[in-house]
Amino acid sequence: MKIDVLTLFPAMFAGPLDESIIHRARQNGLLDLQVHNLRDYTHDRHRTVDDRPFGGGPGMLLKPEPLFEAVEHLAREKTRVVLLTPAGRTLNQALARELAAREHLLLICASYEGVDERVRAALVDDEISIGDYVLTNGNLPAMVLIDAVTRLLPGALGDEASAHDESFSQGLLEYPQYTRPAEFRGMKVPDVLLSGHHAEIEKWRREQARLRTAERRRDLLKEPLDAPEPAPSNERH
Ligand code: 21W
Repeated sequence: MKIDVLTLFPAMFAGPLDESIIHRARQNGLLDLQVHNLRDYTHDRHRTVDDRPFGGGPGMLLKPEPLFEAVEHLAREKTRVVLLTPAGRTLNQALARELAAREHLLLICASYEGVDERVRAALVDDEISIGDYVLTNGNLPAMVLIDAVTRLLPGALGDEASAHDESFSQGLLEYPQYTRPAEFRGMKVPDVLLSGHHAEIEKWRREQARLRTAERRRDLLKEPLDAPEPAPSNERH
């Protein structure tokens, strides 16, 4: 898959996308990621990318000319042009899967108060937010999206991790996990995990994942549990 990023802060992308799974995906040729400085698509002496909103108001907007020029330069027939914006639909796993199936994404990182509306109207296919909290710009959201999408590319994860992720934990929170030692400061690992009974272990993990999901994230359970809402955690102890 190819991902192009348009940003005013290309240096932000160097660290996070050059480690771990994304680094390996790039090395293996699964991901061709290129980060472009929006200022490279200006022509004036000051490389101006922003201007004040018509009608007044605080802050600055990304002006249309550099964005139009950049998108027209980078987009092809099959490109999905995505604007990262607080007003977009919230990223979730289903949307990450949908994006991972595309052959080319062009991510536009909004800066300042946002972009001129004509960019949205004429250039953008999809507007995406990563959640209901206020960030300074769309750069971290773009990296989050790239991370969520890249690990879904066939071959990006070791077989163990991917197979496990898909078939087992399907939409539930993770079950409790333990490693050695079997007893630490008086806290014991549940006997079933030391038993070697694989069917029993699977059953326990499934139950624990379901209990934990019911307690913390009711909204994720497909068949609602026939039990009252859990008390807030400060009332449980
Ligand atoms: C935050 C820009 C708030 C603008 C009309 C006039 C991209 C983001 C961002 C930012 C405002 C994402 C307004 C989760 C985020 C992002 C910068 C407010 C108000 N409306 N996902 N003025 N959170 N944030 N504009 O902040 O660009 S994806």
